[in-house]
Amino acid sequence: MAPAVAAFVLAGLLAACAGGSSSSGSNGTDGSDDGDGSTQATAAPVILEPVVEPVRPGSFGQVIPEPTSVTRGQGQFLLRPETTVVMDAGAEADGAVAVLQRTVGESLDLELAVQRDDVPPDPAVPTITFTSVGADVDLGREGYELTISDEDIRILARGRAGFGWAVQTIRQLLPAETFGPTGQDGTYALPVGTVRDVPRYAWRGAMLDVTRHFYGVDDVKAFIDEIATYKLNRLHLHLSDDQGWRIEILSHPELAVIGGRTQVGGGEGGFFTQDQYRELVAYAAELGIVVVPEIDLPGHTNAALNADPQLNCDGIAPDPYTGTQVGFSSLCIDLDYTYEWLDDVIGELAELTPGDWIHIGGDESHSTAHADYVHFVEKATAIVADHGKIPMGWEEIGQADLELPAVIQHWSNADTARAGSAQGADVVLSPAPVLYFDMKYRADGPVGNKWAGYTDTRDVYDWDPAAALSGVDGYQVIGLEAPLWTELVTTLDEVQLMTLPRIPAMAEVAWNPGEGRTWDEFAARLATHAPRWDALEWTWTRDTGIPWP
Ligand code: TNX
Repeated sequence: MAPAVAAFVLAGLLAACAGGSSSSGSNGTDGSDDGDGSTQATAAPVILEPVVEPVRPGSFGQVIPEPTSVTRGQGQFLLRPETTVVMDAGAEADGAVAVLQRTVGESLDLELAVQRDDVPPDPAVPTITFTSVGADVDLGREGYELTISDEDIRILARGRAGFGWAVQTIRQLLPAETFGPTGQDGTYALPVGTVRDVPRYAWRGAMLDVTRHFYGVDDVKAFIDEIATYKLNRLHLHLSDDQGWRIEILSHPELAVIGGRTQVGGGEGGFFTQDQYRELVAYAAELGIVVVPEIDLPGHTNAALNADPQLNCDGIAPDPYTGTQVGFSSLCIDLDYTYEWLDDVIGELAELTPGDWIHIGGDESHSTAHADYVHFVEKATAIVADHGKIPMGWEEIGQADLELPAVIQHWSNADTARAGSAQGADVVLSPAPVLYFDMKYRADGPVGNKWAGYTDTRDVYDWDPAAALSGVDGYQVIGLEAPLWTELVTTLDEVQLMTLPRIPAMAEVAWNPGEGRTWDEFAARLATHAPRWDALEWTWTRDTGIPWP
C-alpha cells in the first residue's frame, strides 16, 4: 500500500475510534470495551482496508517498544476458557508458553493447555500456535511474526527469544487489568492484525548493582519481570565491589560468607548461594534474558581483600568498607595467588553461566599503577577466554591489548572507549549522562545521584545512540545497557522508581530504529502503561511531560 493510502486509512481508523483522539487507547478492542474490561464482539468500527504502519495509539494497542511493523485488520480474537496452545514439534517455545500460562493464563484463569501439532486440532477450539515452519532468515534470533485472526493466533519465530517477545506483545495488547493477580472477570479480546517485529540492537540490557545494597532472589526476579516486559534481553549483575561480595564461590567460601556481610551504610548485606543464582539464571532464561555476571577487578575489591588476607601484597586484610568512595582498593598484581584465585572464581562463574559473557569490571582502578593495570587485564581476559567465555569490561579495559572477541562498555570517556573499539572489540553503550538510572530525573527527585546530571524520561527517549560515539563503526555497537548503581537506591520500590518509566523509554530506542517515532506519541502510549504497573504493584515515577491517567 502506498504511504498516502496508508495515511488515509489510518486517519479514517482514528476517526472511527471513540473520540478519535490519538490517545483513545482501547487496547485494540475497537472502542467496544465497555470500561470494566468486558468486551463485546460487536461494534467494531468500519474499516475498509487494513492499516499498514506506522503504529499509533488506538490503531493496534499500546505496545512498548513499538513494533517495527504492523498491519491492522478488522475484528478481534476472543480469549475463551477453551483456548488451546499448539506447539509445532520444531518450535523452541516451551519457555514462552510457560510465561504465557503464568501471566495471561493465571490472570484470566485460563488453563491454556498445550497440544502437540501431531494431534489434529478441533476446529471449534480457538488456538494459539507457536511454530518455526516457514520462519524466514530476516526474523533473526529474536524477531517474530504474530498473526491474530478472529479465530486463532499464530506466532512464527526462529527461536526461543522470538517466541518470548511475541508473548510480551500479546500481554500488552490486552487491557491493563490482565497484568493483575489471578481471577480477572470478563472476556478479553485481541485486535486482528499482523505484527512483524525485529529488534534494532542485539544487546538490550539493564545492570543491577547488588553490591552497594543487596537485593535478594525475589527482588531480582521482580526486576527481571520488569525488563522482560519491555523486551530487554540482558541482565548484567554487578556481583562484587568494595562494599560486598554477593556470589557463593565453593573453592573460596570466605568470599561470600565474610565478604557478603556488609553493604553501604552498614546493613547486613547478603549473597546468592550457587543454587539461588542458578534459579535466577533459569528464571531469566525462560523470559529470554541472558544473565551477565560481573566480578569487578582489579579495583573495587575491598570486600574480597577483606575476606581473604592472601590476596593482599602484605598479607594483611583491610577493614570492611561501607562508605561510597571508589578507586582506593586493588588486587595485588604481582602475586601468583591472585591469578590462581581468579582462575577458581572465573571457573565457577563460567559453570554457572550459560550465556557467552563474563564481565571483569576494570573501571576506576585508580590505585593500580597503569602498567600493572594493563598486565592484569591481559591476564584476566585470558582467564575468561580459557573458560570458554567472552570477556567484557568497562571501557578502561581498552587500554590493554585485547584478544578478540571482547566487549567494552562505554560509560564515561569516549577516547578510552575508542581505544577498545579500535582493536575490534564490540561496544555496548551506557553513557552516564543518559543511561545511568541512579541519576535523579530532576533536581527535586526523592532518590538518586547527580554527578552525571539529571536525566528525565524524555532525555532517554530523544537520545540517538547511532550518534553517541563518533569514530566507532556502527556495526561494532552491539547495543545499549542502563546501569542502576545502588549506593543511594536501597529498596525494590526505589529500584522501580528509578527505572520506571526510563526502562521502557530506553527499550524502545534499543528496539525500534525510529522512523516516525515522536516523543509526544510515545508519551501518550507510555501513560497507558501506568495502570499495568499499578496492577502489578510496581512503584513508578510520575515524571513530568507525560499525560498520566
Ligand atoms: C561510577 S560507572 C562507577 C560506579 C559507581 C557509579 C555511581 C562505573 C563503571 N563506576 O562504581 O557506583 O559511578 O553513579
